[in-house]
Amino acid sequence: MGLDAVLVTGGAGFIGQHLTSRLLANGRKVVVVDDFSTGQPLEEHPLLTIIVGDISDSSVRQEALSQVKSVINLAAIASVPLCENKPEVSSRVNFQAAQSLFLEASERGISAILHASTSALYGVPEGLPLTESHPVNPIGNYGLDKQKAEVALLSIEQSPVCALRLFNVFGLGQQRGSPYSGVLTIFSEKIIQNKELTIFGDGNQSRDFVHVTDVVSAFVACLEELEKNGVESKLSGKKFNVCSGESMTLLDVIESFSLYTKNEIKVEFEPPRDGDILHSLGSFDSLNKAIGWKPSTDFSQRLQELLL
Ligand code: UD2
Repeated sequence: MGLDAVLVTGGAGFIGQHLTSRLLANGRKVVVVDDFSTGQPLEEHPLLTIIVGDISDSSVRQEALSQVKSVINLAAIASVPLCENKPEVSSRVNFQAAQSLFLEASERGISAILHASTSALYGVPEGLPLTESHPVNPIGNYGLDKQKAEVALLSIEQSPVCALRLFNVFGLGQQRGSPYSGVLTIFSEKIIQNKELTIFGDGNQSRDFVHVTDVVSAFVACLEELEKNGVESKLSGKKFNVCSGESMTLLDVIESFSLYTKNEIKVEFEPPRDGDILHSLGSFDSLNKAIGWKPSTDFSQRLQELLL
């Protein structure tokens, strides 16, 4: 593995698989670290090295970092309920391991360190759309640990670093049959199986759904920019929203799905989930101004794809 390789932690996860495939298709060498606790097996590729392990393990981090030029940290306990039930696991993976990885990467003079942060940092919005200057006020362990990881990353001055705050990411490849998957994956799977959808609340809650291919494009563009311009890059030391800039209610989503299925969509209503926020909508102006990134995908076409 030459030193132009990229480390993708969590490379077997939903976003990680898409990102790894894109990097390989671009001719980049990739080192994936994943404990495969939720990730799927990866196809072999001549440019791909897989290290099976947990990023909390310092020997795993050292083995991976010694082989790469740059780092993208996607490894996380992505499930909000799991982080609530197991705060020590959330803290160990989502904060401590991430912080150690960033510091060790920086000590090694790694060329770019990127990190998957989250819109969960904003908590209950004070106004929409959310920009990066909106106060940070996370609810629950997941958001708090993700906030600490982002602070740890952005306080590193001697290396090119950047955090991408992902909104509600969707697309093919998210784990099916898992209660921890995003609402679009859960709904599409139930529609295919002709099962009743459960709406927590009245269905008027809205989200900013961003397609995984757009998220991948954002990571790749930011990686290339940081590798090219280093700490002088306009991205370095900053955080950016990665979102669609549009919001849909769950009822809108169900109406769109109904255009693409012959199955009758049955719905039951249950009380809202604890800690659920009502509305979320991001602005991607900052990343657009910095490097010209914008989401490119047609939402209804992407919804249709989930039903195939
Ligand atoms: C997303 C992220 C979470 C965190 C959070 C930040 C996912 C899977 N989760 O949580 O990691 O970053 O944003 O705010 O992307 N719902 C139903 N029925 C279902 C499933 C969900 O009504 O069967 C509702 C749910 O109560 C919520 C909305 O759909 O109001 C979206 O739920 P979600 O789990 O897809 O995502 P969210 O925004 O809670």
